Formats: sequence, C-alpha cells, structure tokens
Amino acid sequence: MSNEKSVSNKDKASSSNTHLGNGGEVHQLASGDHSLLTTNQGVGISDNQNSLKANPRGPTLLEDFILREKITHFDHERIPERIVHARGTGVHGYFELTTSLQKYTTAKILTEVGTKTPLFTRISTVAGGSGSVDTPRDVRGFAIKFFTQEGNWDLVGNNIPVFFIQDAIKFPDLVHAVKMEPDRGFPQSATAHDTFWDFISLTPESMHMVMWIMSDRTIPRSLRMIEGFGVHSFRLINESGDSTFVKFHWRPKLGLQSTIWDEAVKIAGADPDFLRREMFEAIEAGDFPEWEFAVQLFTQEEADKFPFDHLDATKLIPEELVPLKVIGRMVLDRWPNNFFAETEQVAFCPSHVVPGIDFSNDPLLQGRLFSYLDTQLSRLGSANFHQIPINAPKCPFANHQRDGHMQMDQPTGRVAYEPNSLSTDSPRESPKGFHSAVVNESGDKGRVRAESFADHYSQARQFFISQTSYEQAHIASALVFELSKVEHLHIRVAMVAHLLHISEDLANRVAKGLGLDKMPNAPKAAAKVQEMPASPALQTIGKMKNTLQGRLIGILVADGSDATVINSIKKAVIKAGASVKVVGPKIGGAKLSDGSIHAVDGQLAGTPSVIFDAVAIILSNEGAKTLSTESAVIDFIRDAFGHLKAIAVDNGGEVLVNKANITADKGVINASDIEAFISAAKTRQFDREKSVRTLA
Ligand code: HDE
Repeated sequence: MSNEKSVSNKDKASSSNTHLGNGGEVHQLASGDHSLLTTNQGVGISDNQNSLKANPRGPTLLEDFILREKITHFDHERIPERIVHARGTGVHGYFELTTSLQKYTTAKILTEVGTKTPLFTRISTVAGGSGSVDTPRDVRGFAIKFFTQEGNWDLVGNNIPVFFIQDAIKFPDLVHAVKMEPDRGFPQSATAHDTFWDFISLTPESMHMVMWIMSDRTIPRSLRMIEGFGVHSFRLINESGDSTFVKFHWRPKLGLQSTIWDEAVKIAGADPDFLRREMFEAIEAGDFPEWEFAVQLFTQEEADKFPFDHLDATKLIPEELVPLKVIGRMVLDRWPNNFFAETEQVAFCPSHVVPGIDFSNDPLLQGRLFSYLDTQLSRLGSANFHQIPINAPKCPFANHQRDGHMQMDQPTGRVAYEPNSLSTDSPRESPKGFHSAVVNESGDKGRVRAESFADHYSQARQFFISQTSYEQAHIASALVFELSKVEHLHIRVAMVAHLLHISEDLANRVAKGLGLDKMPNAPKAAAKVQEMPASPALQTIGKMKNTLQGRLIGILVADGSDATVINSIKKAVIKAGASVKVVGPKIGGAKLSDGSIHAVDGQLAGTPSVIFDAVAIILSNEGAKTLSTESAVIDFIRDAFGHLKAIAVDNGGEVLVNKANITADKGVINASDIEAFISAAKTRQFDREKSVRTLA
C-alpha cells in the first residue's frame, strides 16, 4: 500500500456530469471547464441549492419542476434487491481458453484456444440484505456472465460444490427458514437461529451441505481465495450431436484461505465491507485475481457406475473418481464504472447457455431455469432487461420481440414476425442456432423423488473424514456455536441425531459442546451409509498456498520506532509478494528513530489486527510504554495471537506482548529474523489454537 494518498484511477475516471449511452460510449453534456448541470430534459439549472418559493420565507411552489423532477427521481432510486444473494461484489474480466474441448462441444468459448472472452463476475453472500456485512458464515455465490461470440453464457454457481436441497420446489422454504425470522426481523445474514436449523433438521438431504457450511469454506479471508463450482451437471454437445456430462470448477491462483470464526465476527465490526474493499484494492493495485477453469467430463455409462446420482445436487463427484482437467483461466481486471448500473443490474440466468452447452435433468437446475428469468422481471421491471448495457450480448442479436417497458431499440420496417416473405434481411432461424441434446425420456409421470437420491449421509461423512484435525474441530465448534443459538432443545437434539450417521465422533463432540445429557438415537436413514474413501481435495487447509502473494502485513509503529527495522520488514515482505499497511496512533504519521516522518495507513482504533494476515509490532521502549495502557493495542496483539497469526516483535513490541499476557510460541518471532517471520506469515499457527480457545 502506498503511504501517500494519491488520486486513484477510479477518481480520475469518475465524472458525475457524463452519461453512458446504451452502447457504453460516453456523452459529454457540455464542453468547457465545467459541464452544465441540467434537468433530464437537458434544461440548464441555474440554482441547485434553493427551491422556488413564493417569497424568501414563503411556501415552496408546485411550479418548481426542477425540484419535483429531482426528488421524484430520487424517490425511485432503488429497485428490489435480490431475494437471495443481495450482497455482492462485481468485477469485469476475461476468460482465456488454454485447452480445446472440440471433441466434446461446438461452443466456441470452449474450443478456440487463446481467444479472450470478456466477462462479468459477481461474488455474493446468500442470506443477508444488500447492506449486510461481507463476512458472515455463508455460502458465496460465484456467478459469471461470459459475453461470448455466440451469445451470453451465464455460469451461476457457488463456492461450494453441492447444495442444500434436491428439488427446486423446496427452495422458497429453505430461503424463508434462513432469512430473518418474519415476526421479529432478525437475525440478519445468519444461519444461527431456530427457523434455519428447524428446517435443516427436518431435511436429511441437507446434511452434506451442512458439513460444508459449518467448515471454514464459508468464512473466506478474501474473495480472491475461494473456489467456484457450477454445482449441477451440464451437458456438452459436439459436432456430431453426441453429448458428454460436465461439471465446472474454478480454482483460485492464490489458493484457499479462510478466517478463524472469532476473526470473521470481529472483521464484521471493523470493516463491514472487508471483502469488497480487499477485492477493490487488489484490482486498483493491478494485482488481478485469477482462477483456473477446470472441467470434470464423464459419459452416461460412467455415471451409471457412480455410487451416487450425479443429477442430485447434494452430491459431488470426487476428484479421485473423475479428475479435473484444467482448460482455461479467468482474470478479473476492471472494477465497474458504476455499482448500480453493473453490479446491481446484472441479471444472471442459468438458462443463458450457448450452442454446444446444454442442461442435465438435475431437478434443482430445472427449477432454476425458470426462476432467474422470472425474478429479473420483477427486479429490473421489464422484459427488456437484456438491453441494459451490463446484460446486453456483445455479439449481434436480433429477433422479432418488440415493445414493452423501457424499450431502448427502434426496430425499423414493417415485418416483426418469422417466417415472412416481405423482408429479405429480417432475422431467421438457422441450423447454426441452439440445439438441445437428443435424449430419450420415458417413465411414469409423478411427484416423486428418484430412489437414487436417497443416500443423504455418505458424502457428508466423506467430507468430514477428509478434513485435517484442525478443520474437524472447526466444524464441530461451528455446529456447537450455531446450535447454541437455537432456543428449542428438540431442534438441537434432532441435529445431533443426524450427525450420528455422519460421524459418531462428531456427534459426541457436538453433544458435549451443547451439554446434552443423553445421546439421541439416529433417525432412520433412507439408504445405507456407504464408506467412501477420504478425499483431501475437500480440505481448505490442504489447499492453502505457502505464499505471501495476496496477503496483507500490518506494521504497528509509533513515534520513536526503529526506521531501519520497519523498512527492512517492509522491503522483504513486499519482495515476497505481500502488501503492507502501517498502523499508528495518529493518522498524521509517526516520527521514526531517524527523524523521518513515516506515513500511517490506518489509525490504531480503526485498524485492528483482524484485517491483516500477520503483524509486526515495532516500537521504542518509550513508545511501548505510552501504548501499554491502550486497550486497542492489547487487543491488536491478543487478536493477532488468537487468530493464529505470525507476530514479529522488536524489544518494544515484546514489552507489549508480555503486557498482553501472551506466552510466545514459534509464531512470535524476533523482528530481526525476517525470513522466519515471512515463513510463518505464509500460513496460520494452527497448533496454537488449543492454547487460545476450547474447540469442540
Ligand atoms: Fe439461485 N437464485 N436459486 N442458486 N443464485 C438467485 O436470482 C434459485 C441455487 C445463485 O450474483 C435469484 O437474480 C432457485 C443454486 C447465485 O446476481 C433467484 C434455486 C445455486 C445467485 C434464485 C436456486 C445458486 C442466485 C435471486 C433452487 C448454485 C446470485 C436474484 C432451484 C449453483 C446471482 C436473482 C447474482 C440468485 C433462485 C438455487 C446460485 C431467486 C429457485 C443451487 C450465485 O432467481
């Protein structure tokens, strides 16, 4: 991070007096030093500070069309927020194919190696409103709109490869259960309440997803450090019309990284926009987030042999069974010009696919194919939402759909139908267009759940046994935390009963953590629980990268701090790929040992250690003495320690570490040993955890 605040690219680019036209081009309203402020009719405004009054102290006149236009527009500034995934961060970028899937599909985006396809990605939480915090325990939405040469392809996934339910008809109930309870209007953006766990305890098919949401996957450190999954099986269709099943995966270049739960809670207070800000700062700094794009390809015959049904969205296909094939990469490199116009108005629909890509029969996906188009009509208010610049295809598109609210196009000619003989150049159907896979469907119609969907516990068990012991403890503790917020005992008991099918050890730990006096009986399982081999690919810690890339180091300084030590730490960690922010008691800077004034990026009270991956406490003895009565400093150190971070200290720093009552371990390092600090800062001190909190 730079110490001098300069005008960012964003500041330079923004201009309140320009309007983006439909095609995205900028229209200057007027030339000269200052553009003329006008009404929406282009009438110049001479006074934007005072409304029109009958006399200087008299009533405001209805005649004031400038006031009325301005207030009316303001009154209508909001559109309905998304029912789920309301809180999101959007970024522009591109997709580049590195390996052709020509054998499997005709979709050019998956066959033309080297082509860069523009895209817009929106990463979101699910449960909270649009103004909710960034760091609740929640699934992250991972939605990508590819603007391909053959039309828009929306891959609307999550950062977890499975889902809560098997059938779309259950979605409104799931969402009503997780959202704020309707009588009291809380809790916001939290699963830790009765209605959520009541629904879950009565929905055994959710158990696999429950393991994932109770794991560290739902408390990511950065939006750049999460995976993405298309979740459902899709189909690819090739030139000969043959189809192959496919699952889509995104793997972050920076690896995975999660927070500690206590840290996530404290970040919510320190910086509600933490993840959005982190993404923004990375992009502004030119440190562009990148993901590998990978596929799992399999045939119907292979699928028939899987010990689960791949059409069931509560199941994943272990990488050991069908390996991932990396075929491309996504780079996010441009922050939107305007949050509302782009991030808010972007309208993802899983039904947006291009020729060569098709749907599977997954009943959850089938329901989604209806829902998203429908929701856009009420959110964006018009069937013409595809004309909004962020939603418009970047390839030519033409048909005979006409008129409607907020129509921006002016189609010419008398022909608005097909087939026709009156026009030679109006759009017509063509064999080059979209084809569905040819699939033979037969069987009895009915409201039924396939027998092959009956196994609700085997993959939940596989997930749990695949985790490191640290992660297992986090899952057990998250369950204890969440269920401790549930008021009804029978719900807590019912959940523990389900856990017995997943892992007796887990059930015991949670029961103990909840203080249950006796272990309930496990509910009857609809299918026998299968023993599946551990899959290390399901871990989070195992996918953490041993790197400082993407990590943020905080250096706490005060007047008198040693300039040489500070500068050498800064230099070394930046060289290793990290960013640095300096924290001090005063935003005006700190006068260091050599007399220089070092700029400060954050004032102590507003910049707790939770926002950093590792910290250095560099203080003179005098500085340490002055700060020793500041609870913010003690919290800074205690939290860094409690959140398993590396801490570098010089003599002054050590005084405060002692004052914070911390028993130093190998993650507390003398600031002179920069190499040791860098190596510890690349990870977390997971072994320390048992000394700082009781985990279940
Ligand atoms: Fe969604 N979901 N969803 N969902 N979903 C929406 O569409 C829905 C599901 C996902 O950044 C809504 O535009 C149903 C699975 C993401 O704008 C809505 C079902 C997965 C986003 C909707 C599901 C998702 C949404 C709300 C069960 C992962 C945010 C606003 C059949 C594969 C996209 C909107 C963005 C948003 C419906 C289940 C991912 C209401 C009915 C499974 C990432 O249409």
